[in-house]
Amino acid sequence: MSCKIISGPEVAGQIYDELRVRIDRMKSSGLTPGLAVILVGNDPASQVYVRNKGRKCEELGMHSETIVLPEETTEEELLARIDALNKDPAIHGFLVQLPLPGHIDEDKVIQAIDPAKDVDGFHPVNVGNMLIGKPGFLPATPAGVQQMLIRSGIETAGKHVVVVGRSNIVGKPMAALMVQRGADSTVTVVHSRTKDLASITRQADILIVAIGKPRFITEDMVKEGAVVIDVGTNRIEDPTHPKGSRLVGDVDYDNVSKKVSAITPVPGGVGPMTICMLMSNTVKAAENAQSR
Ligand code: BQF
Repeated sequence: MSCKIISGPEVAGQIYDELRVRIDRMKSSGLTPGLAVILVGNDPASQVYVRNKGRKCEELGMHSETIVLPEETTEEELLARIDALNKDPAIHGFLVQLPLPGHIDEDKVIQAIDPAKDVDGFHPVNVGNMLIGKPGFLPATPAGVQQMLIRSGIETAGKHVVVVGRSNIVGKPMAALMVQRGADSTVTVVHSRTKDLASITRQADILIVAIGKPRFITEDMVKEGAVVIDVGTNRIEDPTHPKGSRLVGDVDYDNVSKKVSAITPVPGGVGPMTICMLMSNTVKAAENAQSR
């Protein structure tokens, strides 16, 4: 089967072209969209993600602030930083990079963010609005997958979408978006406790994988001609690689890509879309602030 490779940077590029128009329009009227990112601690993967976000803001001519706090930061200190950003008129959206150190309550932190500035879409108000299809900020990764499907012309109505993984950040919101009117898919969510998981993934017309296990999905687990979206970003050791490690997805790409009709690579698939949708949410937050 000849397999279409769905490129994240290519789809994101289209969206960035649209965002640049909106950013330039806002800047001409005296408002520069601003994003702040708070990083607590020294997790190397988080440092990379935070850098990616700041760099993209710069590229787009947006204002960005990165606030790096030590591992020992107290919950109280972090909540005080959030309060300051909630009140900062130059910041239209911000996020706290997850995961947080164990002594800080993630839920408490997320709930402290003004929902109007919650560009990660993790605040319960935005989660609730997403679930009932009302305006709000969509979580960036599921929104990025949705845009990849739409802009690659992949029909979703009536299709069986199987979501592998049930996290609050990807699996659950992904399932909610695909079952929404407009997407009109029939959705099954499978996870680590699912019995005979492969018998269900084999029924998927569209398989969306976010389980966080390197090359978990093998060719025997997919239907011939399916569309496979790989949300995994697993760093594995690879002595042949210059850095000693490299990024692999949750899908055994080399073998699965021989059997399916379309697939997203890792790197260069969903990851760049995640950053793109964060930028899109920030532009939207700034537009909302302007018209308020
Ligand atoms: C690419 C993330 C797990 C947990 C928390 C481009 C990113 C990744 C890959 C990126 C991710 C993953 C981000 C590629 C942000 C996506 O070229 O393949 C960009 O920066 N991501 C995050 O902020 O938090 C995470 C994954």
